[in-house]
Amino acid sequence: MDELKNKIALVTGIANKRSIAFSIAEDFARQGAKLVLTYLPTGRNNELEKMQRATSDLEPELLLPLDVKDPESCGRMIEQIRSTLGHLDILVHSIAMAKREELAGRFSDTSLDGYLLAHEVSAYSLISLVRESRTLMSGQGGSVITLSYIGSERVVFNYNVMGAAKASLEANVRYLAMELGPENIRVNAISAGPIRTLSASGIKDFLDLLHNAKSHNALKRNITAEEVAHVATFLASGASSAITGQLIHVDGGYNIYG
Ligand code: 0WD
Repeated sequence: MDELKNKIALVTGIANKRSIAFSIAEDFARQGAKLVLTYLPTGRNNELEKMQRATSDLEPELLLPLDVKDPESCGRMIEQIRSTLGHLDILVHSIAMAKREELAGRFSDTSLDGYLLAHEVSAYSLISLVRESRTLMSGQGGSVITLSYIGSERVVFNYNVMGAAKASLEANVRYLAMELGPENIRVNAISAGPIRTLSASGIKDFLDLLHNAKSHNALKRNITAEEVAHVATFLASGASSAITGQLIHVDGGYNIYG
């Protein structure tokens, strides 16, 4: 129960309780980690209060706004962590975004601004978050974990521009792992099977994707956010101290098929 005792974990990408990041934060808290959580400031009514309500059981040390499209927002968040908690052990990047209309139809119709937006938010943001937080990790080492999907490796209908962004994200993991290894900062990605969340609902025919995953994976069932969270806890803990630069599939064996 104390795999992450006294570790400080920054978990990004909680939109609501169904978010994969929420399950990861829950598991980290169960294992004794102190949490810093972020939410996307959209300017809609009472969003801070809503997020406070959604995350209150997790008892975060800090709940901070973060928009990865705004470099100042990223810098402000890191400064608040530095001044309040002093350092960071774990960074979870669970952020992705694409225009809804580009998660359907023909890939060749992807617009340049849609392509850039998907890559900026879903792939480049890992680089900028790592750059900002590495000084908070240096000294005692750290673990960076991001979330990917098999649409980076294979064609998944309607995943389109997000497939290209996830391929970029996975390459980022390898380059960052090689650069940060000497500082004992490990960087890994989890390639999760499909899970019903807010982001997933933006992908056309997502229910077919869920059904297909279940019928073609080895376990013959869909995976849960909790199962992804357990692997994130492993990657955040000392039990995975020699693992870096990897893409770990948590998909019931879907990736071995066909
Ligand atoms: O089937 C799935 N749900 C899978 C998700 C399978 C495999 C991988 N993933 C990945 C996603 O691609 C993503 O990288 O897991 C990660 C988390 O996704 P999720 O938990 O499925 O989705 P969601 O609950 O929507 O969280 C993603 C969050 C955003 O939520 P909304 O729905 O508000 O866009 O990413 C955050 C935001 O909280 N986000 C941002 N955070 C900071 N700055 C930004 C931004 N500009 N844009 C989105």
